[in-house]
Amino acid sequence: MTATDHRTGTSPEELVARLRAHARSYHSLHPFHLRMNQGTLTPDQIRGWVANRFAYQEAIPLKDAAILANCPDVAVRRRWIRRITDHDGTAADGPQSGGIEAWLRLGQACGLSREEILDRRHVQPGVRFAVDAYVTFARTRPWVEAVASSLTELFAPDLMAERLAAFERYYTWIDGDGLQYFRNRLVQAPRDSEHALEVVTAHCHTIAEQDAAEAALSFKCDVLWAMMDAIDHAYT
Ligand code: AHQ
Repeated sequence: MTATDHRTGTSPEELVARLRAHARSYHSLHPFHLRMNQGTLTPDQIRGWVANRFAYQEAIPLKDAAILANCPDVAVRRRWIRRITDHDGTAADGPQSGGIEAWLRLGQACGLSREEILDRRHVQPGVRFAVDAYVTFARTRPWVEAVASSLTELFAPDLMAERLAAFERYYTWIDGDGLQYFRNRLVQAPRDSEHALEVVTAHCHTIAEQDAAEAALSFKCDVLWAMMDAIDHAYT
């Protein structure tokens, strides 16, 4: 494929199948997540994962704001903006609202203080670099490619359900209220990935466009995998 291969690509259905095939590279298959879902992680390993994943969670609104800034389509922006309030909450809903606050409550339920999560003292270099790469990707790549990179969420609901079951079964030292973040994602992720898939299939028709969308999703799988490698290295 040349960078400007304008020949018509595959059908939308075939493109979706190509994108869904990246499930085999999703971080649900990372050894650290496999051990998490088997119930064998120690409290320190769980706390390390929660504290490091916070760096990713607090970057999501910046990533989505970058996509909004580059997106000329009002109809897309009207729906995409919800991702920001899902994470930041709203002034109307109060200071405890939003996914970032819910993640902080997960951390407190695991025995971390808000302060040690917010000051990022536990965040590993590899996690910080992967998160920065994701935000930079959204800021600098064509907005449809940045939308495509969010399609790892196609694979998230199964992982959220498996993770919730594992936490409720094996990590009973964590108060169940702290797991609300994952319950919320069970609803938000399918809604988000459905929209992202609509955008990508509506905008990616040439071979070059479809290859770029697939490359964006592959990049994002590497972002998530690199984060897990850094966490696994630090806490195992
Ligand atoms: O909690 C997650 C989240 O808010 C998002 C936003 C989305 C994106 O825009 O890239 N991806 C994502 C993900 C979240 N949780 C991850 C997990 O394993 O808990 C999964 C991750 C994703 O699949 O990209």
